[in-house]
Amino acid sequence: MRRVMVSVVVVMLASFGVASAAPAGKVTILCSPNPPWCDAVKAEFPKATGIALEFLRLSSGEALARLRAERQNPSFDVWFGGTGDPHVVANEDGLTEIYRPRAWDDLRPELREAVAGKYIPLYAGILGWAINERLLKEKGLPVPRTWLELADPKYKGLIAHPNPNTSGTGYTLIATLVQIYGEQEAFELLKRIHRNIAEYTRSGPAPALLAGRGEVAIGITFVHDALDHVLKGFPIVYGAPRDGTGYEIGGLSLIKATPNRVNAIAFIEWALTPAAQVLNAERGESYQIPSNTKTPVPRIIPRFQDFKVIKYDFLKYGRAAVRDGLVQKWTREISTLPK
Ligand code: S7P
Repeated sequence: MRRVMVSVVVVMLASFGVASAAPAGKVTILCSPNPPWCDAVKAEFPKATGIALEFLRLSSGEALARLRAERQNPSFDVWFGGTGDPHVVANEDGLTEIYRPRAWDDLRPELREAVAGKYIPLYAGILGWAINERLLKEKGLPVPRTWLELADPKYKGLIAHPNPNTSGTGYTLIATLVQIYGEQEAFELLKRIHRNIAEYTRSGPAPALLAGRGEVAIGITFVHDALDHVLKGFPIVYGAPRDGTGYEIGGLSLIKATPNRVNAIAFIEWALTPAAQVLNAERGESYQIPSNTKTPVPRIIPRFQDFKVIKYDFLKYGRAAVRDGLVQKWTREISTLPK
């Protein structure tokens, strides 16, 4: 009789949703930073909240294409990381929803202002390059100082650059050159740089690895991705051109059509805590500047004041028509040219 009573109480509690005090279910993340950071998030978020986490890692351009393809029936609840322009596009396309997290006022004001609330800033990082000085020395070549110098035929076959169709870093490069030189001059420059390209990579950090292995001498990448390879012992240094460079404001976005809103918001709130934001440098092999002003910034992380960083227009270069137009133009007019 007693056993029957206990079973009845358990069934009643379960049907009222109080059988377990811990939050239930899972959250599914579209994760665009380095895979080790996604792994660290997968390990730590359930410990902090009791909610399981699954993720798929896709580069920023691929992630945007996936969200567009799944517009009616999204597989993901949150898009975590990735360069900012495609987060702006996703918002403009109605794929993501503006959500104001509890930590909003703690986020760096310059990042909040630059993206005007189109998405939540998660981190920032500067575009630059990874240089294999040893290889340049062997070839008797100087270290380049400007984007213009990358077009010099003496660097033929020595440069890697991410493909803007798949890589947010690749798009950041194109948008940066357009903002510095104007569209016509930037595309003329890209045409000349194209003759020197050894490889267009699928992802943004890959050129740093190619430079580290000595397969190219110059890998265009974010300086924090170059730093990752410096710390792994590859014989490279990082830097950025003296004629100015762009930057990214990595994004965090709530997927609009998710039916799993409560857990999605729980993830967003957690991702902005200092405890979560230290994971990139501590466990994620990623060295961007965290967005929360309360998160300690390790000294090794490259700072804006050390580079000539342009006033990047995220709202203009995140407009779907502008971004899609520049990527299509690059694909049509540059990628098809002989080298
Ligand atoms: O975590 C490194 C990082 O460079 O990857 C993110 C982004 O997905 C860029 O990679 P893709 O160019 O492959 O899209 C950056 O936001 C981040 O800083």
